[in-house]
Amino acid sequence: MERTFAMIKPDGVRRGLTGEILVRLIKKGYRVVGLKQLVISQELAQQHYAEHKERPFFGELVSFVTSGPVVAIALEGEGVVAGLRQMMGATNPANAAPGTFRADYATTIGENIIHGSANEQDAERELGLFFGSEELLQ
Ligand code: RTP
Ligand code: MG
Repeated sequence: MERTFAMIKPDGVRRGLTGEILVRLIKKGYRVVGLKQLVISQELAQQHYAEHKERPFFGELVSFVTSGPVVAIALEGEGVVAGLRQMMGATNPANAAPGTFRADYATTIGENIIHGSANEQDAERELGLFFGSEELLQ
C-alpha cells in the first residue's frame, strides 16, 4: 500500500492545528503508520529540503522549520501521495483552493503549516530520513 510523509510545520504546531489536521487526514481514510513530535536539526532540515539548496529562500526555510517542534506523520492509503498534496493546497496559500489546509489555515508562502512529499520517490526518501523502520507500523 502506498505511503507518504507529512509534516506539520512549526507554525501549525504553535497555532494548535495538530489535532485538527490529524482528524482530517484520518477521516479522509488514511492510516497513520508513524507519528512523532520533534525539533529537527539543521542537518535534517537541509537534507529534507536539499532540492532547494540553491534557492534564495533556503536559509529562511531551514531556520523556519527548525524554529520549534514539528509533527512528523507517516501516512498510508490508496493514492495517498497525490491525495495529501490535494488536501494541502498550493504552496502559496493565496493560490490554494478553499477547503485545503493551506487555504483554510495559512496566509503566507513562508509559513504554510504543512509539508507533504511531492512524489513516491520523495516519499520513500523522506520517510527514511524521519523514521526508523521500527517506528513504522507494518
Ligand atoms: P513543502 O515541500 O514544504 O511541502 O512545500 P511545497 O512542496 O508546496 O513547495 P516547495 O516548492 O517544495 O517549497 C518548499 C517550501 O519553501 C517555501 N518557499 N518559499 N519565498 C518563496 O518563493 C518560496 N517558495 C517556496 C515554502 O514554505 C514551501 O512550502
Ligand atoms: Mg516540496
